[in-house]
Amino acid sequence: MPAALDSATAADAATPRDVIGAAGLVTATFRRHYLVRSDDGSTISCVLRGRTLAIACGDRVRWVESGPGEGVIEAIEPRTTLFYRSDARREKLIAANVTQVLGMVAPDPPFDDELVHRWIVAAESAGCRFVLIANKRDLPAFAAIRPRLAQFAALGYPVVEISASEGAGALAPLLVGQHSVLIGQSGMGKSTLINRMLPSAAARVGEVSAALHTGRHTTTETTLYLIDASSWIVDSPGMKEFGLGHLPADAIERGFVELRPLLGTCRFRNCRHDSEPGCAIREAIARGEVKPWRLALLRQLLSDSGRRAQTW
Ligand SMILES: Nc1nc2c(ncn2[C@@H]2O[C@H](COP(=O)(O)OP(=O)(O)OP(=O)(O)O)[C@@H](O)[C@H]2O)c(=O)[nH]1
Ligand SMILES: [Mg+2]
Ligand SMILES: [Zn+2]
Repeated sequence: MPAALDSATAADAATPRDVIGAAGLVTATFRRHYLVRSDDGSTISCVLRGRTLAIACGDRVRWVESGPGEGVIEAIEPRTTLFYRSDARREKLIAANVTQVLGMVAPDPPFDDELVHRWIVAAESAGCRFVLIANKRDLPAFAAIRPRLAQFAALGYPVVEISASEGAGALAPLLVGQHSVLIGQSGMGKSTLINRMLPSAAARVGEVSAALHTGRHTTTETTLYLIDASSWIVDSPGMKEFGLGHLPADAIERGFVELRPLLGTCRFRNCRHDSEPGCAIREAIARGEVKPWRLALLRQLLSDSGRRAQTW
């Protein structure tokens, strides 16, 4: 038997014996403390073995018991997706194994369109579906944001109007069978939605605070809520900024869905889509097929991410 094949076989055979502890789902993270919902249904307060692993809500982990209701996380199982953002200093994990990103906006407090575009780029690059939730439909000011919502619908993203204080409404069917993460600026109504949708969530707030010894409300921490056996939703703290510094320029470009067929077709491989001859994006704009503001936004996101200088 060839050596390479031999060692592959040995590695495969070793895998089951190497698996340590019980399997569980990370439902809350706070500094170096984690809540893990074990597959047997119990909730364990865990710490991490070593300091090298970065763990997010939605991660499937292996843990071993260290005391009554307490455990140590030994390993993270492979992720299907990882949704994160960057700030000036580092990358921040938001949630793992997410299938869809739910961005929430509302007429009050005012929302920032560019922020929504950043969420879309991050969701696209993580391989997650993006849905825009327009909350506080009950407010008279809601009508004024409809034209702004329409620009996201025109790109092909579902826009769901709700009144979270009355429940999930039209959003409910979109959550079935999905692993969702709810993001948005502070005060948009993310936690209100969770609390109305899942009556047990309010009780859960107390449980999280007690278990993590924080005494704080969960809106300062990212928390996962089970909806049913195959669906969960993660509530995250309000975020004013959403850095894309973790993404290379081509990933940011691919986050612009209508530009995808044009990417790589400019005459110059390193085209800045500025004044170069044979720019496919500018030609598409001239034909009226791409809106000029989309190119302006792309250039803005690329330059903000500091990738332009490195890549171009
Ligand atoms: N009129 C109206 N108010 C709402 C609705 N949903 C939420 N609110 C109000 O909006 C405010 C903020 O709601 P939260 O659910 O705390 O907002 P959040 O997005 O979780 O905020 P952070 O946790 O800070 O990120 C609260 O006063 C809610 O009562 C709604 O559908 N209609
Ligand atoms: Mg909240
Ligand atoms: Zn170009």
